Amino acid sequence: MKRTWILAATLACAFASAPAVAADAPAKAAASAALTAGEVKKVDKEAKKLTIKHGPIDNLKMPPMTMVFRVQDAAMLEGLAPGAKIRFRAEESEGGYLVTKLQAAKAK
Ligand SMILES: [Cu+2]
Repeated sequence: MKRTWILAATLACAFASAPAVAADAPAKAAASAALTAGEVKKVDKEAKKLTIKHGPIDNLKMPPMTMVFRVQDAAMLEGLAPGAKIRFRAEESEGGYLVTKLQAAKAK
């Protein structure tokens, strides 16, 4: 299990440095407006992983659950701590689910 995640993180790094992926992004961006509410459970900056207790994710057809996501950039984890309420966008990618957008949830 752990080995799988390390591989996924490695793949993510390889993709992040490939310009071709960036060129592909605008086409997907059009359908990616919706954000999902979640609560941060665990932050792992070194591995660029984030455990989120999330609500339903429409674009992934995923019911509410707690699970691990990868993030595109470790900078997205800056200032995040367990218990933080967030809104985020996740996409299915090779090697797992990737958080592509993340913001603090506004207090009601
Ligand atoms: Cu999930």
